[in-house]
Amino acid sequence: MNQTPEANIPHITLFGQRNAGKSSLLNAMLNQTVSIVSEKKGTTTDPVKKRMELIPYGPVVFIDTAGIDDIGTLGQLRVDMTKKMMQKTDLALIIIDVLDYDTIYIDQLVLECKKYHTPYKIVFNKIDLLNDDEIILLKKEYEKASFVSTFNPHDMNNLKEVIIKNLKQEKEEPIIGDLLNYNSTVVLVVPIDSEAPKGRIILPQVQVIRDCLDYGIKCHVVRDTELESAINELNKIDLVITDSQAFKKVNQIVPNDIYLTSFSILFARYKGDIDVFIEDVKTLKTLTDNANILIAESCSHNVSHEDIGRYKIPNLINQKMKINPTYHHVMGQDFPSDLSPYDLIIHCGNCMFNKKTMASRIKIAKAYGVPITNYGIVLAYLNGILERSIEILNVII
Ligand SMILES: Nc1nc2c(ncn2[C@@H]2O[C@H](COP(=O)(O)OP(=O)(O)OP(=O)(O)O)[C@@H](O)[C@H]2O)c(=O)[nH]1
Ligand SMILES: [Mg+2]
Repeated sequence: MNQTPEANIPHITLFGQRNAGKSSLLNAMLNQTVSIVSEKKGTTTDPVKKRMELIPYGPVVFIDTAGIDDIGTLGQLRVDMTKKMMQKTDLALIIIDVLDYDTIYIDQLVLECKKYHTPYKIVFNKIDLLNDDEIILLKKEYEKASFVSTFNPHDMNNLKEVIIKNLKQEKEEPIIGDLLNYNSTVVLVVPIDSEAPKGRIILPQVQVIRDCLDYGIKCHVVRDTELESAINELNKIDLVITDSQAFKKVNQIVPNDIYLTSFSILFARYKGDIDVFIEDVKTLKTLTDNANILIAESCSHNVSHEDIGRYKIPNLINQKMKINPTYHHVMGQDFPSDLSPYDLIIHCGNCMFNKKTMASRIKIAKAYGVPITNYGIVLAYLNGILERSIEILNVII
């Protein structure tokens, strides 16, 4: 893997009315044609994503969207998709055509930003169409906004600087680097079963290995089948991290004086809100046959009989809790905006989406009063080893 995973870099989204010049701005900032531009309203229909090295900040992802004022049945679907992008947006650019705008839409977008605590910047575009006096007047009215013309490279450079200033300089948080001392030893358990992708290991495992290297933690990677012999060979092990699916088996192998956790529990802390997840998993105790459980997965993949979200978790819930609830499955962007039909949401580890997406989804769930937890926590809970697996995190259940 040569690039920082997309899920770990800031997402900057261009929102605005149709024809405001969103796509033109994106192309101008990138110096290439990424998004189609035309004088016709509604040119961009689906979100267009493009990664860029924003010097001196680093890599970012830009997302161009369809106009927020689109009309008709199809238009409404496009608006819904545009609004979905807000969930993953770290910085919103609200693009306004200086000559043709409706404050209703600006207010609506600002409200959406506030809903998800998304920082935003208002950008008036096409100032080449105004005279100096008109520009001065507009600047007075919108003191904090930016004023640009897509056709002016100087404006584009300034806008990039404004973007960099408005991006939160997030401190890269460790995955385990803050839990273990320098020179500690961890063993990673990576089962190579039919679910394991061919010829590679999955992103959370790669990221944990990198985190170990960053923090001077020695890390051994083994399959579940060689774990016992690895434990016997190694003098001192501080922590074993396993794939959640092998949790039960690994729990029996790892002696009690060695900490044990899973990749998904570490990611629940790194990418989600582990306190919420641990609290809300207890909802499982209160559910009946009438319950509706939403299982949400961020990456799209084909489903096999071993699939954790489709089969393993539902089967385990039915078996351990002795209930037969209804399961609903969504993938990728298709997280519902109305969560009222659900009694519990079980989310995947979210390695493919950024932190903001998970934070937004937790916010929506809380707004609907629907408990939300994740795969790793559910598996640990149902296998009776949640307590053990979070000992290392110093979280109190
Ligand atoms: N004069 C002037 N025209 C511009 C500027 N930026 C964009 N335009 C024009 O505005 C029109 C719309 O531009 P687009 O980039 O397609 O606008 P959009 O917001 O992506 O529109 P949709 O995809 O329909 O939502 C095109 O004819 C552009 O050439 C600018 O700074 N000045
Ligand atoms: Mg466009």
